[in-house]
Amino acid sequence: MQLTQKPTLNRALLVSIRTPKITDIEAQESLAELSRLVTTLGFKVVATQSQRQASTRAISVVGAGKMQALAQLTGGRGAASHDATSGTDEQIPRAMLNDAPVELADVVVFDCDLSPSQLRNVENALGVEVFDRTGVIIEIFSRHAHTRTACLQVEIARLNYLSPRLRESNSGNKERQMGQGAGESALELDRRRVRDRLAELKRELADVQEKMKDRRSQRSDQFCVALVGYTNAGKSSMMRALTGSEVLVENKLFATLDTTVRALQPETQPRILVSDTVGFIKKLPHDLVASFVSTLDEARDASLLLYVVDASDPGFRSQLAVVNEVLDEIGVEDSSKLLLLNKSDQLDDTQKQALRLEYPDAIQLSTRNPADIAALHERIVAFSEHDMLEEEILVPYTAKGIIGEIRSNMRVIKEDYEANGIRLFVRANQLDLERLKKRLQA
Ligand SMILES: Nc1nc2c(ncn2[C@@H]2O[C@H](COP(=O)(O)OP(=O)(O)OP(=O)(O)O)[C@@H](O)[C@H]2O)c(=O)[nH]1
Ligand SMILES: [Mg+2]
Repeated sequence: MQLTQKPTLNRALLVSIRTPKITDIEAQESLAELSRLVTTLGFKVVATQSQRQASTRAISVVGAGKMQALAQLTGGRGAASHDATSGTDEQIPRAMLNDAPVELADVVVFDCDLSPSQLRNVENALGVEVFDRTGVIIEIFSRHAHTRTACLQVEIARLNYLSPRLRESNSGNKERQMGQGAGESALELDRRRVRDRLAELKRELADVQEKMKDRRSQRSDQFCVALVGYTNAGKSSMMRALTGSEVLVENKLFATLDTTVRALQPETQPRILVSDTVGFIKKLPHDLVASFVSTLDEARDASLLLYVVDASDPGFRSQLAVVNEVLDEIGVEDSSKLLLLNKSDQLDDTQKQALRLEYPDAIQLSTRNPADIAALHERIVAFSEHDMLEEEILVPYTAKGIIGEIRSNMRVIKEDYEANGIRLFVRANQLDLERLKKRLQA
């Protein structure tokens, strides 16, 4: 499997292994999601196969009979089609192959993770390219990463994924052998290169992250709201609606890989910042979680987390559970949360009523409904002012320069021009008020 190569192949056969650990419904949902992931890569799903197995660890993943079936669907280019087999379990019905306009698949995608040797065994048996779920996700991340940080994080995850697979590789072409040191095998050279590159990438990432941290600490006094949630839930659409920014919205999985921060619009006093974050997915590869923890620092530092859920997706409850799990893992459980049941335009009245009972504290809304967005704006502002104090401050005319600063950090409710200065009634957080008073005393 070559992840870097842009596939010219695009007819995919999906394979689901049903183990006793998961229910049939979970397997079905997972397969539907894999189909969307594969479509995001530009593949066309031409067939789907499943097999019950005790685990996903069998040396060739599927049984001999099923492998024959997969070989039929992929044109029989590998060793499996030449095997005389007695296995007959779940053969493809003849009608499907002869009568129906079945397109042969030229790539096979498993809805589970495969070990390097499993991957090689299946590729040999079928003679076509084979992906596992992690490989697909990493490929999508590689294609969607744009900023320096995202590219570095994805490249680290990709090399971590590929390096154990290098161990299995037994080829060493001439070009590679020419560059190697004395006594070093092609495989050792590959491993050394990967190690060196990883170290270099990690150093570079640490530098970029340090700069991002500085930027975040400059914003630390401001009220920050982070949009978090499952991929395709509508976070970026919400970001656009709340901030009027042009962030990317796409009906694709993992359209957003970078955190963007913008001011809430119409702008408030003080300003409220909103950030869009990378989406989550079930069975997210651990390396990728680790890589994206820093991208989610915005979420960790946020004063309020908006959990965006696609309420029109029947599987949204388990998606929400995954979001909670990952956020707990990275330690954001202490922030205040507000659940947004998005895409309510896709729900009928009965469904809306049932959701109101199930999630009494959640907000049902659609990013496409301006009235919903205005109401959410109000809720965010009210929340940001919740812990604020109201104070009366006299700013002498000699310190008039401070007024601009007050306006950007505090909400001015009333101002009176008096003989000895401007009397302001403000709402602000305690820290800002104390700072201001000190400055006025100085
Ligand atoms: N019907 C409907 N569709 C919506 C709504 N909000 C967003 N969408 C659609 O949902 C899809 C995904 O939207 P995004 O905003 O890109 O989702 P995201 O959560 O940022 O996704 P990732 O960046 O991939 O994690 C797009 O096709 C949007 O047009 C809504 O309220 N109603
Ligand atoms: Mg997005």
